[in-house]
Amino acid sequence: MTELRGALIGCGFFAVNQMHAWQDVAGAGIVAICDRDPERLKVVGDQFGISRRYSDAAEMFADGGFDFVDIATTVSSHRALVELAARHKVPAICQKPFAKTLDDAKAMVAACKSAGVPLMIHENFRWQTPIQAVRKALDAGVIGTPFWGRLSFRSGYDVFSGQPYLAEGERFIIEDLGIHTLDIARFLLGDVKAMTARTMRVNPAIKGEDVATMLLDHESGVTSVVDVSYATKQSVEPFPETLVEIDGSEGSIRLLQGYRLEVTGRDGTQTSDVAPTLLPWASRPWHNIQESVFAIQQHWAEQLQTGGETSTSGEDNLKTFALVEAAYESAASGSTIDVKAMLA
Ligand code: NAD
Ligand code: 89V
Repeated sequence: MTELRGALIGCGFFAVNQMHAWQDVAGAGIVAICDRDPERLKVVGDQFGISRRYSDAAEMFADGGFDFVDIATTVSSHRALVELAARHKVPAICQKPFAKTLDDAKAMVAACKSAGVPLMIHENFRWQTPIQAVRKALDAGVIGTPFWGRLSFRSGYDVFSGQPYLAEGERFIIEDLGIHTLDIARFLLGDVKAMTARTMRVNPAIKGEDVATMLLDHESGVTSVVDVSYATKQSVEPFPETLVEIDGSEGSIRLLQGYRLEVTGRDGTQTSDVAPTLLPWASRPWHNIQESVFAIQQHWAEQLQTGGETSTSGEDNLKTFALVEAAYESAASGSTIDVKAMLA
């Protein structure tokens, strides 16, 4: 396998995880980095021994010499950077949230399609070991046909110290965190046709909503509840675990706090430990997310080498991003939103 050469744009808080993961990925590595903040460029360049450093993405693309770009900036720059990559015919990974609006996200997919380059959204939560274990349990068929689900992320963790911009936006939990939980709902229970949502802001120190409860009508007929909160204080803080409950015609699945999986079928209940691996560069409690960063980036390298479609391609992630837009629309209007119409 030839080694794919990548360039990374955005050397901030989360990019450090991506850089660590690229060092572990077989078949790909980072050869150039870009950040408009000289301090971040130096910190990440020195830490990972990258000498090709740019403050301007356009200059980096003009110089070339890489096979893909990994865009790890915050959302406002995503569309311009993905379109820049498409103009240079460079395959692109783009961090979530996909874009500022669904129209922007559709334009980004169209730009990459007409340039003939793959686009993957760095939607890593479905790559977490416990979530993959739930997917495997569903595929094994032990619980029969699913008819109901709950995907829950309730926490009191201080995300604002690492990511201060999260306190400042008009939108918060659905756009930043719920987007992952909604993607897990699609990954486990299939695409969604309608969305009803209610939101709340409990923490007076932030601008956006920090609690959301969403009711999803899946195309398969399954009903699910996606509930997320950063205002929930509990005896044992579960951050960043997503808890899952799925009921089926023959049994049920429960992904419980502490990474415990219970699968109940006709022959009784099997309990297993589905804790993520603590990678050498990772730290608790982030190790679940950090391991999934490695997994999605390994997946990208393999799909780029073989020409396969990624699990969270731009096309696929439009359907997750539409749920985010639909949730805000539903919370604002009080009505149920036709998600299929948004994607038409
Ligand atoms: P951050 O603000 O710490 O870092 C962003 C960096 O990008 C900054 O250093 C900034 O100077 C740089 N930047 C912005 N626009 C640029 C441009 N046009 N050209 C060059 N550099 C530019 O943000 P963060 O917390 O690292 O978040 C980055 C992205 O990662 C966000 O979209 C966030 O939602 C996402 N994120 C994902 C996960 C996950 O698990 N998937 C976790 C945390 C953050
Ligand atoms: O995944 C994210 O985007 C992060 C966090 C898990 C902290 O919400 O912002």
